[in-house]
Amino acid sequence: MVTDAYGPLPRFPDGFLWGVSTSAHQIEGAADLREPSVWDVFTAEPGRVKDGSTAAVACDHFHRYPEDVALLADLGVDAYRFSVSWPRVNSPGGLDFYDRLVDALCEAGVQPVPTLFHWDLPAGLDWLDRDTAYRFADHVSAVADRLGDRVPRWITLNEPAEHTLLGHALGTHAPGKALLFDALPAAHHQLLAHGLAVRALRAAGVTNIGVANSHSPVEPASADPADVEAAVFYDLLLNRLFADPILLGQYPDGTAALMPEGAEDDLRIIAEPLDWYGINYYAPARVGAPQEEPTEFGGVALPAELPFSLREFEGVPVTDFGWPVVPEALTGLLTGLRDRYGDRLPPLVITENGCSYEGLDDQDRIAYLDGHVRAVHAALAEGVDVRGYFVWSLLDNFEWAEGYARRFGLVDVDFATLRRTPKASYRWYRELLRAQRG
Ligand code: GBH
Repeated sequence: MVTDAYGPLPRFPDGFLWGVSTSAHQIEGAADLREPSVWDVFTAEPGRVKDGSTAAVACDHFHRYPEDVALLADLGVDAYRFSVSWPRVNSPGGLDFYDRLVDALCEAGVQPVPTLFHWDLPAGLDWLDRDTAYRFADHVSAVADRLGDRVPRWITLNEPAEHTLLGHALGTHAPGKALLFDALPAAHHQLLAHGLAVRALRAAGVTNIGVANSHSPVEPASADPADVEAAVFYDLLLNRLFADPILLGQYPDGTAALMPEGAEDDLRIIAEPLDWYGINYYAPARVGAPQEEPTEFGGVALPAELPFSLREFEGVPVTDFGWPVVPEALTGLLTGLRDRYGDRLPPLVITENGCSYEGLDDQDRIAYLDGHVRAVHAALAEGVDVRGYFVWSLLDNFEWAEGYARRFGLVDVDFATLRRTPKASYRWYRELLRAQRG
């Protein structure tokens, strides 16, 4: 019904992997059946989550996963990206849940793609401690030993950049630390955890290993050298600081000095070869020199002492979250990564892309997704090796510090009754998948 509103989509290569993504803390609920995570602790502090809500029940996916797997099967995706909650794995029966989920997915013909860490660190652990990286490797081994026979594709970490920035530098996400540049050891230890996880997965005999890094292409607010310099620095901090160590085995210009002592000795581990590289893309950034008026990152006020400021894009639509909608920036991001990393860049997968809008007849979401799917195709046409695309998210869910106010789902969740209702975008995506296969 809606697929042709923007004209037929170009054909993607055979075997291109179409999927949707979620994460454990945002959908599972059943918090009483697992150890607490740093997010449970953070949420309990007054004023941390906007509407005062918690993820204790969330979408109750833990109990309702059969219904959610049926929604995936009906949608017709090839793959489902979810995350494995480390505190749940630490709790009695926790791995049994993922075992059941993986079986249900396999039975429904949907490939399970687990992420081994999506921000819900066990309470009591801290990414500022180097030891957390080694503990993570043990967690990864336990999961791989249990699920490795049925899981065809693995993701180590979700967005260490956002987890460092929001959780440790600005403090608007758990664990709520506002350390600014002193947060960087948390970045290094996550990168080390990533590398150790790759080794642990290989030791468990599994293949097809990637990471989900967030990327925002950065444009300077003007040609003024002060704006350009600020933009280059922002790009270094949000994009290159997390991609260069993994893909090139080095920290970008001068940043190694901000890392814990001996960090460079870990780069061989961090740069363990990957089978593919995952990209979470939402919006580009427009960056300028610091300015008087406070600026915002994803709705969060930035401290004045940072050496950059974020500016608005003019003349582009924004989502309900206020994020600019610039699909062609995704093409530029993909060709830019290819140009920068060359043959060090493994095949790419878009592991998240989506937007928050209200309503069941979500034509704005359809327009966003349609534009971004075309942007991926444009990158393919320019020779970039992209192998898959995952929509964030299957379900409306607990959107971190925003609580339930932001809706990213293809499927609406009524949080009073937990009833699921597919939106227009769900039907649009189903049609897209049918057309690609037909
Ligand atoms: C992802 O984070 C997370 O992996 C996922 O758990 C989460 O639910 C999802 O996104 C939606 O938030 O104001 O224009 O500068 C991505 C988070 C996206 C946050 C880009 C900052 C900046 C937009 N980032 N955003 S802008």
